[in-house]
Order: sequence, then structure tokens, then C-alpha cells
Amino acid sequence: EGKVISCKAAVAWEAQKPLSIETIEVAPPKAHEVRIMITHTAVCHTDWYSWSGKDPEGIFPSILGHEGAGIVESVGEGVTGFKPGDHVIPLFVPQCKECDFCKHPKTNLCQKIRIQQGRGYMPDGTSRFTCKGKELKHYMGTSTFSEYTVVADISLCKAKLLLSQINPSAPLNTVCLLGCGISTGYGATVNTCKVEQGATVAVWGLGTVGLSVVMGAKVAGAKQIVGVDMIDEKLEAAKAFGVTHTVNPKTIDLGGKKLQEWLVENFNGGFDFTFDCTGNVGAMRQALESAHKGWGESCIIGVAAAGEEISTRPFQLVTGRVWKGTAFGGWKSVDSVPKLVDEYMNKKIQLDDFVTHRAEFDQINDAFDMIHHGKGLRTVLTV
Ligand code: NAD
Ligand code: DAO
Ligand code: ZN
Ligand code: ZN
Repeated sequence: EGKVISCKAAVAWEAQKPLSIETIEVAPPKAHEVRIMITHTAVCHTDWYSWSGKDPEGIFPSILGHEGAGIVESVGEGVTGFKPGDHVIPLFVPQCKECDFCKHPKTNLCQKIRIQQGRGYMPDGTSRFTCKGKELKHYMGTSTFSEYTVVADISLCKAKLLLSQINPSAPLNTVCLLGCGISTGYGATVNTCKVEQGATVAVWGLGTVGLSVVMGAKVAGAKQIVGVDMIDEKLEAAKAFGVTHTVNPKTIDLGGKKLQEWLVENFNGGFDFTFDCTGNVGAMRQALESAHKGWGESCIIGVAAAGEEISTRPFQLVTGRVWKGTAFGGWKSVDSVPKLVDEYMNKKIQLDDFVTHRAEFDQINDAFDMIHHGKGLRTVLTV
């Protein structure tokens, strides 16, 4: 407590350069900050995207990672909600409960520390990380690719059951996934779109985010869930998550039509809800135009490359389709993630099937390659 910790971290020195396992120094937490020993982290496509240099906000050198879990090592002045030993999940969308956004029922985008977080700093505008005499930037307010990290106390929640007094701890090696992908896809269905019983749904991109949309649609009682992906293995694997029909736009015979025209014709005029989980702006357009005339809603979850723009004919919206989007599934993070832990422990939602690989921390570059090449879903690294 109160001392600088030397530990291992995967440092992103520059875009596209393999992450390098280095010894770094982690300064003690300042006021309203918490230092955490990260026990597990997964790799999300967004980490890859920032590393690739396509993200204008990608900042180097830095410590990436935002889907993790760990144990509180020490707390800074004024921290009341956490103590050493607590099992916790870092949150890239904070919840301060004071700002206009937190007080507004329609958004989860707390803005309290937004600017400094975007610049790669703690809320006071400084970094807690150094390596070889150089300052390292934080990433998404979480930086989970490190044995120790420091986060704001509004960017953290307890990874424990709210309901049970008997078994207070959930396994950190799976609930780490609630830090991003699964919460995002699931929340898109229950919060952002409020998918109804008997609804028809189509999902573009069957990675972790897309399959959590499928999971949410199934929990909501959707009667038809169409999965769209270019990789046949993804389509096949999606059936176990509840996809009722699969479409590979690359190999299917569209009879000269656009994919969206073909879908509208073959699926009853289109879907009640469609979701983009690819980050591809072409797929976003297909998803919007596959929503049913008059009432269909399309939700963008994928993060597009810098400079990309979406387009459609305005008449698509005039005639009753709705285009929306979501960050972290609309969950007000501090209040909601512990409830998601409960839902996992009570088997309402599942996490285990999303873990297709487990590996040691020093294999992190392999985990990056896998997410880029669409192999498996999540690799959980033991840090
Ligand atoms: P992933 O790489 O595991 O999955 C993406 C899938 O999309 C792959 O299976 C790929 O084959 C498929 N795909 C790509 N282009 C396609 C196309 N044109 N048509 C159909 N399928 C296509 O990634 P993931 O971790 O599941 O993340 C998905 C997206 O969501 C990423 O863009 C990521 O940055 C974004 N994301 C957003 C949020 C948010 O809060 N909005 C949170 C997490 C992730
Ligand atoms: O408040 O302006 C803001 C941004 C909050 C962060 C939203 C990021 C959502 C997409 C990033 C992908 C998730 C890993
Ligand atoms: Zn993510
Ligand atoms: Zn706030």
C-alpha cells in the first residue's frame, strides 16, 4: 500500500507492433482511485482496432485491455466503496451518478471523466504507468493488460452476487467477459431495442458481440433469429446460441439482388429488429434496410474505422425504419454489471460458451491474431 509496484504488463509501444511484455512501474492510487491486481483479461475486437492504428484516438505507448477482472490491492483517499481484497470488474463506461448523463434515464454515457479518459489519462490528467523511464498512457480508463492497473473509483464495480449471502464471489475467469462484449450485445437487446416476445431478429457479425445479441434475443423470446456472417464456421457455431437461420452473403445465391432485398423478400418483409456487430458500414446499411417497413429498428454496435460514414436513402426512415446505436449495451455500468453477474450465476445468461480459448498472459499476441482472423470467440488470459 502506498508504494510503487513493479510488475509485468503488455506494452503497446506503437501501432501494429506486437505487444511487448515488459516490467513496468505502477504508482499508488491517488484520491478516488483504486489499484487492482488483474487476474484475468480477454481480448475484444476494439483492443485490436486501437492497436491497428485505425482508431484516431488510439494513443501510444499505452497499456490496452478493457475486458478484465481482478482483486483490489489498495485504494486512494476518499474511496468508500472498495477495500483491498474485493473482487472487481473495471468498467470502460463509468457511472459517477452525479453528471447530467448519469441523472438522465435514457443514457449510460457518464461524462465525468470522459475527456481525460479519451486522452489516456487518469481524471487528474496524469498517468500511473511508467516503463524504462517513459510515461505509458492508460486505455479506456481500464488498461487490463497488466498485472496491476489503476482505475477511477467510478469505473469499477464488485464482481459478486447481490442476492446471495452464501456464495459471494463469482469466478473472475469468466465474469471478466462482462466488462465489454457480452454485456454490450445483451444490453443492445434488452435496453436499447427492448426486443419483444415473438419478435423477428437479424444479426450481422457472429463474434462475441453478435452472439450475445442472439443470446439476448432468445432470452426475450424472439421467434426467429437470422445470423449473417461471411465465415461458415461462425454461422455453424451460432446455431448453438439460438440462431434459427444462417446467411453467408458471400456464398448464397441472391439471384442478382442486394442482400437486403433478398432478406426482405424471403423473411416476411424484413425484421422487427436488426443489429450490426461487424463495424462494417456496408453491413450497417444492409441491416437498416432489412428492418421491416413501418416499424423495424436497426441498432449499430460495431465500431467503424476512422473516417467511415454510413448512408441510406432518407426514404428508408421516412417509411418508418429507425436507426439507433449503443455503447456498452446501454447499461448504467456500476449499477448494472453486478446484476449481470447475478444473472450469470443464476443461469439466466451464460458466459462459459464464449470462452473458446484460455492461455497465459505472455500469449497475448496470439490472442490478438485470433480475434483478427475470426478464430474462436474470446481468449481469456490468466494475468
Ligand atoms: P469479432 O471480430 O469477434 O466479430 C465480428 C464478426 O463480424 C466476425 O465473425 C466477422 O466474420 C463478421 N463480419 C465482418 N464483416 C462482416 C460483414 N460485412 N457481414 C457480415 N459479417 C461480417 O468482434 P467482436 O468482439 O464481436 O466485436 C464486434 C464489433 O463490435 C467490433 O466492431 C467491436 O469494435 C464492436 N464493439 C462495440 C461495442 C460498443 O459498446 N458499441 C462494444 C464491444 C465491441
Ligand atoms: O462518452 O463519448 C463517450 C464515449 C464513451 C465510450 C463509448 C465507446 C463505445 C464503443 C467502444 C467499443 C467498446 C469496447
Ligand atoms: Zn470491447
Ligand atoms: Zn456521470
